Amino acid sequence: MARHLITSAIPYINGIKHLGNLIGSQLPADLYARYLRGRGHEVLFLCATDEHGTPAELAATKADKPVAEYCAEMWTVQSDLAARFGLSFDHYGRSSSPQNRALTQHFAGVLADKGLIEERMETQMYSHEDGRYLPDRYIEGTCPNCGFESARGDQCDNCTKQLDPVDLINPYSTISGSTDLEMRDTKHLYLLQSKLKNDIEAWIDSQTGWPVLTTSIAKKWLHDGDGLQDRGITRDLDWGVPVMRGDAPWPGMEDKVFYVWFDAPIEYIACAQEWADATGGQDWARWWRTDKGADDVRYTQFMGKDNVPFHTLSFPATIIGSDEPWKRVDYLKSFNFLNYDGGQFSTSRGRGVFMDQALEILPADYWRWWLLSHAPETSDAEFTWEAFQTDTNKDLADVLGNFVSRVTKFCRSKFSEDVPAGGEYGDAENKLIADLQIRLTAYQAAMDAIEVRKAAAEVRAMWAAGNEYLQAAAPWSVFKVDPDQAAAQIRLALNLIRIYAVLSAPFIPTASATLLSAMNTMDMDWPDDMDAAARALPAGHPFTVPENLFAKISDEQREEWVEKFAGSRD
Ligand code: B3M
Ligand code: ZN
Repeated sequence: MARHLITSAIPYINGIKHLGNLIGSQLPADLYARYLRGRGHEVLFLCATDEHGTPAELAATKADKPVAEYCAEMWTVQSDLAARFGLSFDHYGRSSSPQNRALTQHFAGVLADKGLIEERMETQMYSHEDGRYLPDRYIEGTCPNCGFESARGDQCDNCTKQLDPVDLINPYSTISGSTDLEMRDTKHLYLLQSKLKNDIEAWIDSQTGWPVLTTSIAKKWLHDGDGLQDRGITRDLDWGVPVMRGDAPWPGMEDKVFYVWFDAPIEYIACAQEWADATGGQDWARWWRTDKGADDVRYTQFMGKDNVPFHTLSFPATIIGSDEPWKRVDYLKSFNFLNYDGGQFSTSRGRGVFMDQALEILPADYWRWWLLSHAPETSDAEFTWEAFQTDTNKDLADVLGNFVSRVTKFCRSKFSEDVPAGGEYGDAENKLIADLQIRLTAYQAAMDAIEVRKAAAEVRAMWAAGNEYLQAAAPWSVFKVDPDQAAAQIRLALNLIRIYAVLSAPFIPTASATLLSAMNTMDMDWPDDMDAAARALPAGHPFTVPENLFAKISDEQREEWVEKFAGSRD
């Protein structure tokens, strides 16, 4: 038994997440957490909302609410949706927590003590009408290179030229449209990452077995251009962690907050503290401090590929720079993007299916199964309604659901609602058990390596093996000539239902719970030994026929949903 710390990238607070966000971090992290718990490991699985920054402020303004109130409300919405999707976080925290505030200020103080923070003067666009400094992407104007009229402050989308807001001709605020803008001098704190480059690189080089997607992105940022850049870690905003040096005021920084990407990863640690405080008695330090036992912990992070630089360079810079004994990540699993029906999922344009909408039309397990079995691991993947209908109908209804329904209904009609006695397992049964044992090993190897699609394929293959066995054994025919043998066949099949419930639980936890309760058992023991597992429910053990486990998606439903989700949300 080992101890596993698992974190998912923490979703932004502004708005409900779409299915692309879900499969990019939280859902595969949940799969892994559930699998490890199923195998008897001790797991601490953490996630939180990422609450600071300009997008949160603007979303609150749009909703006509004070930002703190808006965040508190959206936290409840997101936390509720996470629960309804079966995301089994041990704690769902908030980056705006007092714990994260204190810890973020602590790190800044320590980094300053180590000589790794420097004050630098910058010029920033200030909007009089908006009463705020504008981040680059909230400034637009005419591109000096190609004349495109809505070039963004950081880049022209037409000619792709990298820009500075000062380059723009006739710049305006995208928030208010105002052109009353002024370049102002403003002082900010910089984390001197360039001084940490060698330490960070040595740490990355010492990692064996990280996915290429992860290391190649890290290497690119370490070496491309001028290499690892010092990074501004403060902003001129109202909403965020106030800039302080530990407990002490930071002269000249009174009206500033830390940059959202500085405090967000620190929330991984603060979230464990929130969990400890919420549970009263749990010890967060044994998960996060290597001087308090966290050396034994294996720490795995999940995220989309766009977040990799922040986790391989920026957050490690904070931790390594502090020179304190914090746990560092052992394995970093990153994902490509899931596209939606020939384009991208888009939160700002409301394109695609969002978590709340998904649950309005189907239970979570349908989504969990499809998304996980199509996880964008080796390349970007695409959601289409046709594929979703075809795959879930086949895997969940035709294969798993059909097996369960045939076996339980046949037993009820020919024997009773007890596991039938009589007969013995013969060659066909033993062959199935041996096949499943081999599949189980492959399933575990895929899960241990966090190869999500492969793990799904192994689960599907185990369901299919049961169906094929049943088809070949044909207990409905055997029953007429040798009821004892038919009883043995059905006894094995009923035991398979429990085995499926246990092995499929990381993917489809709700259906799995339904199966276990139909089999009238709480026995979630992992079927390490298939021979024994195939006999766990003895003759005479009562069961019930479960309600139709998975309804098929009809063509009418599919067409209706295609229509419904064709436009943008709102
Ligand atoms: N909130 C971006 C995202 O949700 C960001 C992740 C923070 S992880 C510390 O993709
Ligand atoms: Zn241009």
